Amino acid sequence: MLRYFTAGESHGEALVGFLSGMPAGLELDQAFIDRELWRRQQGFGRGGRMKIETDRAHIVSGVRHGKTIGSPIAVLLENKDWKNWREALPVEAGDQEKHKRVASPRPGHADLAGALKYNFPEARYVLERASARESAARVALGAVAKLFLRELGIEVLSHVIAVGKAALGNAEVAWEKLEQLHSRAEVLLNCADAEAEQHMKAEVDQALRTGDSVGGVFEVVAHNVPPGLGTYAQWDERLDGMLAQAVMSLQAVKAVEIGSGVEGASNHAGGIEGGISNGQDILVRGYLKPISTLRRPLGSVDFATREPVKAAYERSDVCVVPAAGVAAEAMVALTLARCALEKFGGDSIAETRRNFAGYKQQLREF
Ligand code: EPS
Repeated sequence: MLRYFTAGESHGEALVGFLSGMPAGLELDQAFIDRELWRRQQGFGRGGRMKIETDRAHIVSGVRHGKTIGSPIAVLLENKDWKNWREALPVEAGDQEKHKRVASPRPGHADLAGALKYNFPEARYVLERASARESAARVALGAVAKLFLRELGIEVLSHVIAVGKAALGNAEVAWEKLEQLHSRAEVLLNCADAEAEQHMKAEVDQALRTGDSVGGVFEVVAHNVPPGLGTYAQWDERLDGMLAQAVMSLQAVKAVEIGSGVEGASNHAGGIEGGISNGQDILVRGYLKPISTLRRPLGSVDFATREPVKAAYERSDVCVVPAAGVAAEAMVALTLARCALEKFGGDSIAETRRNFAGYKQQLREF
């Protein structure tokens, strides 16, 4: 079974991703993985951190001579910002004076619930792991999953359909258009419609001006998925349920929609019927709340004194909808890769391909 984990604090030394269960013999294109990481760093409304980091996948294990060897894959992403945090967030006891406390929880963030749960007197360690920086590790693993899916002809991309009040409307975007978006050397808001994208930009501009933040909606499209992934036979094996969990687990996502859950588009089922892929494009939308870290903070309470104060502010992003879309692509790719491996199996990519060809023959003869 394909399994994956991540580790790492936002301002720690590195993020680490583990992926086990990938067949042997899959060629890993380093430039592709790094481009996926670059895509996650883009978008109008990102904060200062993205100027510090240039995410690169350092593959530590599971790959030799450019190909997977069936062993667990470990990927390390260095945090360049770590050099500025060595003393504030040391692994060893360090000097308490240099500690950077997060003194008052941000409403909507994990700060308070996390501090209560882990019995921390303030929210530093909560912020460090709840941060969306963690999604970079998922994107690195998702890139490997995407390379695997390519072997089966499956591609996964995303685009932005709303930022704040600015929305693309309900028109379905052609796959070719998404490919064009994906090939751009500059990313504004990753919207397929130039005019709508300008309106989205205006929403971000306003949030920047007023010390606010803005949420929105992305859509992930999985193209050329064969019918038959997932099953209605058991509740936890339904593809829609698995995708919902995968995308909902991304930071700031508050709702997930499969297909045209509301109205308008022609692919109403979103490529899934009865918990099984039906051969159409799979459409998964994620709805993001505005980021909880605000330059003009909401009211809060000081952890230590219990006095009313403003919520803590720490350098952050103002809009992350395009980046969240890229992270969601990774989660969709990992979910589809897991389902494809469950269905087609294979300890080597040649075996997987052979089994897949046999299944395609069965579909042709149906
Ligand atoms: C980051 C996402 C945001 C950024 C973070 C990098 O994290 P959070 O979810 O905690 O707001 O703010 O950068 C920082 C924590 C920082 O020091 O600027 C990401 O997606 O990489």
